[in-house]
Amino acid sequence: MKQRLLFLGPPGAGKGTQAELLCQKERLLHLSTGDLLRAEVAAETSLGKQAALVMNRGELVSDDLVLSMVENRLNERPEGWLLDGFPRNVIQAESLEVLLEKIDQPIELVLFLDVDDELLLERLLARGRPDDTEDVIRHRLDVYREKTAPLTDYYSQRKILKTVKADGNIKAIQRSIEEVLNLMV
Ligand code: B4P
Repeated sequence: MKQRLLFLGPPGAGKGTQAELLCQKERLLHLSTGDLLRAEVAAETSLGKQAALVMNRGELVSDDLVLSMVENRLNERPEGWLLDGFPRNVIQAESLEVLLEKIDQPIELVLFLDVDDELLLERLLARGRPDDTEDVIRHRLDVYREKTAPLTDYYSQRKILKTVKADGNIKAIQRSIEEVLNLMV
């Protein structure tokens, strides 16, 4: 199976949910910038305090900050990894490409989890994190469309993008993801 993966998709698409399942099964490192940032917030570090303000508005945290978090972990050269929620804009994608070239570990496959907006809103409202109020979610969706959605073209041009319809239940989506991965062996 491919060992260097990336999950792309709108907020609430289930990137974190599916990444956790796949990483447990395949023993990949789950690298979630959302989780790393929330850990900083919970530890009340100065970075976390800065990040919380931005996250609770539904904006993206600064590129330098997330890039250095990811770089630290990838420089440890884990055997296999899954990036979840990163990159979130073209600048992050370009910086990641340079970093991965340097360590000679290019991305093998990008999976785009495709879900309609109304379902995203429903899932996130049910989750109820501090950044899951209706206004903030709608803003996150706007930010996603403007900044993150162009990455589907970015990776499609590199011929490493596959789309998975992610509007079923968790098990069904897990099966669809595994089918794509098995086809790509
Ligand atoms: P993230 O932590 O990445 O979270 P997300 O996009 O909101 O959620 P995800 O798609 O992982 O959905 P999940 O599985 O949890 O980002 C949060 C914030 O961090 C960003 O807004 C930003 O401020 C900051 N950030 C993160 N990375 C950044 C970066 N690279 N650059 C700048 N800023 C960054 O699923 C959502 C809910 O749906 C859950 O409750 C789940 O249980 C449920 N669910 C999942 N699949 C389901 C299904 N099939 N059916 C029903 N419910 C389902």
